[in-house]
Amino acid sequence: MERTFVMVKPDGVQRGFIGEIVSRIERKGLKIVGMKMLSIDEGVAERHYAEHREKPFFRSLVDYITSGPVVAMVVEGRDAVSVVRRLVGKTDPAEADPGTIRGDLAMDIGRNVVHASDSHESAKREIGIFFSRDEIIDYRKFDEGWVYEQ
Ligand code: IDP
Ligand code: MG
Repeated sequence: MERTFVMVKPDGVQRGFIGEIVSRIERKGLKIVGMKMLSIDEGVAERHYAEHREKPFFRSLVDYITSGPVVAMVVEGRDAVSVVRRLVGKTDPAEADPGTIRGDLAMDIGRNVVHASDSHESAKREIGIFFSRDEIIDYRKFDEGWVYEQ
């Protein structure tokens, strides 16, 4: 099993999509093993988006992600990183396929409602920024035998 980091961004929270996004993750058969609402400060935003430091949109990205509360999650499942990226859809919601979260719920690349880690390494790094060890819960979910053949 693999873990990935998912976040409902400030626009997702403000537009009332916490439940919608959590629900899509649950319905897929993924397991939520950590979840909290928080406000991201500038330092954490800069760390989280460090790979984009030199990009022209970096400042507006930091402003966006610190503009209101977010809901952060650790999500577990087989190939969770790539499965969740496909649920989320392309970065630009205008190009994201219908049926994906961004394809269904957003219009603008600077307001794309959700974040998901893009690799196993990013997931480890991002989970480490937002969650301490005791905030991630190891538990058995009763439906696992129905979600996975083995
Ligand atoms: P991702 O969120 O799909 O992984 P990244 O390329 O990692 O996309 O970019 C991080 C975030 O930065 C995007 O989700 C989006 O909010 C923002 N972003 C990316 N490219 C642009 C852009 O060209 N203009 C404005 N914001 C952008
Ligand atoms: Mg990214």
